[in-house]
Amino acid sequence: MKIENQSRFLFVWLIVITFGLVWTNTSRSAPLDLKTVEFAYLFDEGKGNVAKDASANDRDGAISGAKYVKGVFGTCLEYDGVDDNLVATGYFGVGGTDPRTTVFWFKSKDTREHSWVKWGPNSPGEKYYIRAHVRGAECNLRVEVNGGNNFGTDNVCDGEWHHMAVVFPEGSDAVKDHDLYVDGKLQVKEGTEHAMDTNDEAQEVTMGDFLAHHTFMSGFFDEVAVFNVDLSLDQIDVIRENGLQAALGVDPQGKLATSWAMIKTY
Ligand SMILES: [Ca+2]
Ligand SMILES: [Ca+2]
Repeated sequence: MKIENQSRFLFVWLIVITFGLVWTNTSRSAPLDLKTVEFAYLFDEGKGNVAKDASANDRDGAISGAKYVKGVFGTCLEYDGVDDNLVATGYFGVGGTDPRTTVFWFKSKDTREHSWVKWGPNSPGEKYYIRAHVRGAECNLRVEVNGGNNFGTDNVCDGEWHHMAVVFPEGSDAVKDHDLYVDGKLQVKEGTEHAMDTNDEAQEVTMGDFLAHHTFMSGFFDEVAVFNVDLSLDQIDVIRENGLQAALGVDPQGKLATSWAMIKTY
């Protein structure tokens, strides 16, 4: 092989390797499809009683009582634990056994059955409640229907911010099919199995109010969103590390700027 041919050979290999690395990085970034966002509240308004929906669906939320304070990203809502609430007006959640993902940040020192994100009526299989499970002086992330539940073991009522994600994967049909993540860590699945058939006509998505049982949320709540797909852990990590605004590619006014997210790869 002549010197010239060897150089050409090396040059071609450099190109192949370079493009290979770029391709690997791109495929790892797992961009979020904004069409999959049912609603997203950043709570960065800082004042007023309207939580602006950052999705394309215009599902603004009605805040009652909760106050704006410093959050994980920008400002968040502080709930008094007595009667503060937030309702996604006119939106009744994801139904049946359709895949879904709910994400939010929460901080509290108060051990109680915090009502985080809930919809559906209180009847077997039909309700869909994400709330705190009390375990002694600690509390855990929990999702339940009427008659079944699924909860983890990491304490989320220790006075620190925690990111929570509740994923119901495509093709699932029962409550213990959910994958629960606290700060990006998959939780064990404790609880009682029950078939899922979420009602999406009877109860607007509610964040704070105890609804059928449990107690009002007490503490700090930031960056809540519901997706109509099962997000991967990579996608959840992007949201947790970059914030919803960056992960979804929304502009500071809270409207979606692009159809695909521009996100940091890591
Ligand atoms: Ca109040
Ligand atoms: Ca915020």
